[in-house]
Amino acid sequence: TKRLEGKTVLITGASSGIGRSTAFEFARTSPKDLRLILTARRIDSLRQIATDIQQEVGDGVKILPVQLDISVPDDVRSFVDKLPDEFIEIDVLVNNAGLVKGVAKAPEISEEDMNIMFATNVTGLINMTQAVLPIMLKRNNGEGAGDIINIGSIAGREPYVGGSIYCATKAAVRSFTESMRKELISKRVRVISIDPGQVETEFSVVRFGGDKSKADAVYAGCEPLTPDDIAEVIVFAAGRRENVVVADTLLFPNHQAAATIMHRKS
Ligand code: NDP
Ligand code: 8X3
Repeated sequence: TKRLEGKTVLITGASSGIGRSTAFEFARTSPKDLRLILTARRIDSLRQIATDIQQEVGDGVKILPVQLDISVPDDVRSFVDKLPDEFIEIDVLVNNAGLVKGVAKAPEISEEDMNIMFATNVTGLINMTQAVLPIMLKRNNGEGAGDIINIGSIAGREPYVGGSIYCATKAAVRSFTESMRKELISKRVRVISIDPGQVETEFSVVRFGGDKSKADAVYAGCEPLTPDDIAEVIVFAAGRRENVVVADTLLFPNHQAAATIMHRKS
């Protein structure tokens, strides 16, 4: 779509899963004139993704891969300060970086896991938003313009057993998103919440500390969404005309009706 032409899009957690797919989807949708800033800790993966995107769509898409651990507040702030001029005018921020650790229940939750989840999913997302928003608010003579797309989860709407901390982080994202939409009402910044249900990515592999068989069991007998399914909706939301806000979207695969209600084929 022409509506994305000339835009600068920042995606956090672009080295895998939904973030990676979102980078491809933006590039495929607007291959003529687009700038993509891709961030994550795994810089080698980001560079490979940049090469693969460029190979597919050509050099109408300019890509800047940046190594960034979003859970380190000072690094998030200095990341924006260090952006080259060509990439500084961020139009779309996709706050996607996030993770879950374990399935422990209180009182067995490790403090380390709890801190990593909050520092990444909540504090990291808020710090990044606060670093980027001033750039958006300066545009249009201070009228503002831009999109903040926060990736929440069904887990933020419906807490489940063995997910208390992860669910709490995603509920925090949901509250932050909704407050911000109200706070920014006069600024023409679109605040967009996209909440996936079950999507097969590295998410469950990370949850189980690399144990692929435990991760696979999560999806046994199910047909989860693919990260491309979520990417399509993210890019759809960013590509609407300026007066349309795809404010709040919940996405399930066809076998899922709630966080833990799945129809499994035996
Ligand atoms: P993946 O594990 O495949 O991707 C997660 C991404 O987040 C990676 O690129 C990872 O990059 C990045 N990330 C994790 N920690 C950090 C950090 N400290 N600093 C920077 N980047 C970080 O999972 P998904 O694609 O599934 O997850 C993306 C988002 O979607 C998350 O917010 C997740 O909570 C949410 N979600 C996922 C669902 C699912 O079922 N898969 C459902 C609902 C929501 P790297 O390791 O290189 O730093
Ligand atoms: C990921 C979905 O329900 O597995 O956010 O936590 S869930």
